[in-house]
Formats: sequence, C-alpha cells, structure tokens
Amino acid sequence: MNKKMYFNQPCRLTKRQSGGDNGTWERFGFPLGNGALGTMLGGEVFQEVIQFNEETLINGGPLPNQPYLHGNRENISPNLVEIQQLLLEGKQEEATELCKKHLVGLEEGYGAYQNLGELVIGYQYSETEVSEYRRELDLETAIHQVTFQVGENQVQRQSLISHPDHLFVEQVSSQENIDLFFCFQTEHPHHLEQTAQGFRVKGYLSDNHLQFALEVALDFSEGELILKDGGIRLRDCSEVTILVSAVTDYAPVFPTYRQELPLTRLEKRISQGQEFGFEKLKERHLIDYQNLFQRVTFELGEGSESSVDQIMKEGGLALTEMLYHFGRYLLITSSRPGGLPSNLQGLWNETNDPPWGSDYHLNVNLQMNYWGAAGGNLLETIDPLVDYVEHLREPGRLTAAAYHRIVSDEATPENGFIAHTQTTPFGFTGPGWDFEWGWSPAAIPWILDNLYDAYLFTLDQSYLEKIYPIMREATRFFEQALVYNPTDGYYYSAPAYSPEHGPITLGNVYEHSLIQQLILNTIASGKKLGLDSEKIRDWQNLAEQIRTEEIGEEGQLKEWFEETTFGSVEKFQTDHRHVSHLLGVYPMHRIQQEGSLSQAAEVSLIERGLGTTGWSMIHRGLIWARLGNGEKVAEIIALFFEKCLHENLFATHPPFQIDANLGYIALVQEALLQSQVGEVTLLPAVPPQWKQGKVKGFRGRGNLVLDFYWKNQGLQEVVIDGQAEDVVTITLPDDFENYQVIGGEVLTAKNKQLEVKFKNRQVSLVRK
Ligand code: FUC
Repeated sequence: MNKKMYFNQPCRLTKRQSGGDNGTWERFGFPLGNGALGTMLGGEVFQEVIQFNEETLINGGPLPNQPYLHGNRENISPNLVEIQQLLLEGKQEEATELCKKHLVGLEEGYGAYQNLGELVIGYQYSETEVSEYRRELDLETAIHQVTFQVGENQVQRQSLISHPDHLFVEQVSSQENIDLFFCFQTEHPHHLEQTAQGFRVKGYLSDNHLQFALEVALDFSEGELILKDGGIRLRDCSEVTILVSAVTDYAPVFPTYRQELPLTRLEKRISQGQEFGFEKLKERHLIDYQNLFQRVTFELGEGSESSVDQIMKEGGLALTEMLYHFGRYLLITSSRPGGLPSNLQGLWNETNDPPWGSDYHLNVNLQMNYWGAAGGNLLETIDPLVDYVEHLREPGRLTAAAYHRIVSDEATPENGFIAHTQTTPFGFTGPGWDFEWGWSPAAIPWILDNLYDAYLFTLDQSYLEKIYPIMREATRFFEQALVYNPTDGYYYSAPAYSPEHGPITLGNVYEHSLIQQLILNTIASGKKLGLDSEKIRDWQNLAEQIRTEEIGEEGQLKEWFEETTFGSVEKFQTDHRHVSHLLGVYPMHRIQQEGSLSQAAEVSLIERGLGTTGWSMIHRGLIWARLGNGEKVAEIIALFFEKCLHENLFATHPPFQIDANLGYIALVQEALLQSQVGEVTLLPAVPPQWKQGKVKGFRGRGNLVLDFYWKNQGLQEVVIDGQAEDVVTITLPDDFENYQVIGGEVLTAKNKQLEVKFKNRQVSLVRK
C-alpha cells in the first residue's frame, strides 16, 4: 500500500495568526522528528525554511531571582477543609465561592513550549523556471524528499531526523553546480560562532535563561565554503549534506531542572555524523525507524496514488489507512525513550506562544496521545510517559502538602503526590489559575491508568516493578484525601468537578471511577509483586466505599450523583466536549458490553451526540467501539474526516492538536480488535465500509500479537502469537463452528466463543 504523502506544490510556511488564521505551517508542512528534535518542512525551491524544535526548549519553571512554586499557592489546606465541610453539609453555593477564591494556583512559572528557530537556505540556480515539482513524506522510511527541475537542472533534497545519531540530515543534490547561502533565525537572544564546517548558534530564553545551542555543519566534496557574518555561503557545489543537532541545559531534575549545557555531546554528534556520511546515516536511521514502523500492517484496500490533500478531500478507505499510518509515524517521531513524552502538538510548534503552552494536559490530551501505543505495537514510545509521571512525584508532593496538607517527610517520604489539569516538564503540578478548568485531582489516576494498561499488554514484571511505587504513592494520597460522608457511609473526592462542565459537587463519577480504578490496579499489582500485603485489605475496603457509576431516571449513566434526569444538574459549561463520566467504558474496562451500565453509557453518549471537535470525536468513537457499534464508529470517522483534518493530515481541534491524530490509532485498533488479559474479541466494531482488510502485528493484552484478515465482514483467518499453556477466550464475529483451530486445544466452545489452550506459541483459526 502507498504510504507516501505528497504535494505537488512547495509551501512557504506561515505561522498561525491570532484571530483564527491557522497559517500554512500547520496545514501544509511535513513534520520530521526523532522524539527530541523536530522540524517542519515546506520544500520551497528558492528559499527553503526549515523550522526547528527541541523538545526541552520551554519557558517557565525556575526563573532566575524569583522563587518557583510549581504553581502552588501556599497553605491552602484550611480553606480546603472548610470547603469539604460545606459540601458535606450540602452548602454548595458557599463552597463554590470559596473554591473559586482559594483552590486555584499561580500562573507564574507555567511557561510555554518555544520555537527554536529556522534554518534558512537560499539557493541560486542559473534559471528560474520550475517544473516537475513534488515533495513527499514517506511514512515507510520517515524521509522527506523534494524533487524538481529548475530549467534543465534536476534537483533533489532528502531529509531525515535520525534517532540513533541525534541529527537532522539533509542531502541536497543538483545536476548542475549551484550556490547556496545558509543562516539561522531565531527570536531568542543568541549569537553565532563560526566553526570549520559551518556555524554554531548559542542562545537562551529570556524568561527562564534556559540555554540552547544548535550546530549546523556542511559536508561536501567539491565547492567553496565562505564564512560570512551571520551565515555561510557555499559556492559551486552539486552535492552537500547538511547536519544539524541541538541541545539545551534542561534536565528533568527537581528542583533546578538544569544541567551543564552539553556542548561536548553536540560536537560529538556532528563529528560522528560527518564521519558516517549521508548514506550510512540514512541506513542507520532506516534500521532504527523501520524496526518500529514495520511491526504493523493495516490494509483495507488498494490505497491511493493521489496527493495527500486530494486523499484528505476524498475521505474514504485510502484516507482511513493513511491516517492510521501517519498516526503511528507521529507517535514514533514525537516520543522516544530518554526524552519527554509527546506534548499537545507532539513535538512541533512554530510560535513562542502556542495554544495552552503546548503543554502536557492531563484532562484527556496526554492520555489520548498514548491510547493507541501498546495496541499499535509501539510500547517503547510509552517510556517517556513513564519517566514524565515519575518526575511529577517530587513536585507533586509539594502540591499535596500545600492544598491537602498531605506531607511527605523523612519519616514518610512517599506520602502522596498530586497534579492537576496542566503540567510541564518543570514539575508544574499546581492547580490552574481558574478553578473551573484548573482543578482536577483525578489527573494522576487517569494517566496512571495508561501506565498500568501498558503493563497488561506485556505482563512484564520488571515494568510493573517500575510503575508500582508511583501507583502506590498515588493511592496513598487518596487514602488521606478522600472525605468520609457519615450520611451514606461513602468516601468522596471533594470538591469534585467534571472537566469543563462542572458544577462543584461532593464527588462525581469522573473522579470516583478513576480513583477507585487506581486503587484496584494498585491492589492487583501489589498482589502480583507480593508487596504490601498488610495494606491490601485497607485498600480493598476503601475501594468498596467509593461511590461510582450509577444509572439515572432516564436510563442514563450519571455524570453527577445528584443527576436524576438529563439537565437536572446545572453545568458550568453546557456544550463542552468532555465525556468524562464514560471513562469506565473507554479507556478503562469497568463497564462490559452486556449489562445495564453499558446501556446507560449508550443513553448518555447519544444525548451528547457525535459531532464535536478533534479529540472529543475520537473519544466518542472509542466508546462506541467498546460498545460494539461499528456503524457509529463509521459515522464518527466520516465526520472527523470532514471537520477535523488539515491538508497535511494534522488533526485540528482547532487549532492543531496531536491528540486526535494519535487517538485515531487507538480507534482503528479498537474497531478491529479488543482484548483483556485472557480474552480477545475479533472485529468487534468494524465500520460496514471496511468490507475487507488485513492486519498484522496488533498487540492484545496478555502478551499476544495478532495477524488476521477478513472479507465481506467475515473473519477468514487469525494467527495469535502467545505462550505455550496460555488460555485465551476468543470471541469471534460469527459462530465458532465456522472455524478450524490449529495449534491449540479447545477447552470450551459456545456460540461465538472459543476457549483455547495454546500447545506451543501460536494458535490459528482458519475459516472452514
Ligand atoms: C482540554 C480541552 C480543551 C483543549 C485543551 C488542550 O482542556 O478541554 O478542549 O483540548 O485541553
């Protein structure tokens, strides 16, 4: 299948303007990345502008000469206790007033992800007539290629960003000799130093004095290099390789978040890159990238040879497939071990004032970025998320102390941490500066659900050992933070606020389902690791006393315990996009398809409708998939294609946010395969339009890898890789009698279900 995204025109990248113009950067640019270094390319002919990002170039955090408080106001806990008391007494209005006044954080130190700057390359050809133009991003190779003719001269540029060699690499080849001029522009204070083969830009962010350095080196065999103030000129050259790398002095180390600027590392990357040369760098890049990308096959049809904007306009199966591959591409290129996770825009940001600071939002966005990772066989991409959450613990303890008076000290060093809606790599864990969007104590339980779910995919004990202390500490926090209500004998999160809907209440389904699930996951993990046996009974008791999902009078799954009928609870924002009370269906597995809660979830989801924006549509699609409704999945995908995509297939909320791109991976997977440990369901919610298809390499929970194909909605064959002695219940799209089982012993067989024990490492089911 074709995995080349291409345009027939170059694009001058323009930035987003305030007032709604998206700019061409986010609509027509092609992104490259290695998890840490990112570029956006428009493939211009005469003046190429390559926009760079480095994932740690972020404002905020500790500033010189100013105390950094991680977003926390000090000593708020007496107000919190008062608010909780008011809520227990049913005095909601008074509680609300106090929440807005006290349960807010500080904006200082929040910061924003920055644009590093642009490498500008001016080209002088002997003529100006351009023909045969094409620029493409090949998802199979993660290489960007531009080809065109200027007059008779054939020109080609190939660019990539290598993860193993930490370099942006671009090879320019021209049939005729040309002149090139290179300079770097950035809005941050900087100066330029010339080096033997190029230049180095050293600068810093004015706001927090974070230092950065970027080096450009040229590798060429013939031509003349002239170093000029502010740039370099390369004369009479027919082939040059441009190497770029960048570093900052950020380090994920509380409380300074700094290291010495690693200039030696930068030098080494460049000199090693020069030694390797373009072909070797490309080879090393391909081995690394394709090891991840090629694990999965997903095909619905022939694909399309059209340009990407055309594919986007046509919608349909070619787009369905390409968007899936593009999603996996974006995940691989924005999230690699050793770095930061994928932020609100993944890795790519062209302004110094991006929406929401292009931060790490924990009320759905960061979670969604990783929903498809494990199922899409990209477990490595989750590593940065694990590190990120780990690094929230120390600052999160300060937030727990300031607002909840839950103090970690020498005697109880890991006594509980918390973070709210928006976080940054400088350990910004305080609540937002407005209560309505900024207070969200269930943020940590929610992101921990991602980490625990990744464990269920592999059942890897060493991974569980790594995440267990984080889960235990979060559980420890809620053991102390929940409020006992003597009137009904339940424990409540107070005050609670269903994301961006409100109102302020004593508990709600969103927070309680996540908190209870966290405790249950901690119990399961503790048992698995043989740890904390003396605590497990207490945790179990606590989990049982947390009020969770309930059905209302209209058959709906309630969002608030006070919600008798739809509309009986007055929301703060009526038309917001979150469906947080339905998290029990997706991403959690609390609500099974058969049963009254699942029907109630359906009633609630219907009330909310389908059409909304970016991530919210994807989330709704995922819930419909878990509810087993392929028609609704199809409807949502069609709407999403129509309303939420740019020409380069970036998802737009608006503005561009990567969550929906990455969430879409999960949606495709969830439509085709669902799993729990010991259970897989094949083709559970296939859109009727996906009449045939082939999948290879999807992962299922319980350490399974599945290949399957279907035709006319009928499953033809499935091959499941597991371990000898595994027992897996396989739910099929039709009667089990249609299938022959190879490599496994059938323990039970009933309607659409087969319980199979693996003889060796593989079981296949083939249509008779
Ligand atoms: C959440 C959403 C917004 C937006 C922001 C980044 O607060 O409710 O719609 O996606 O995150």
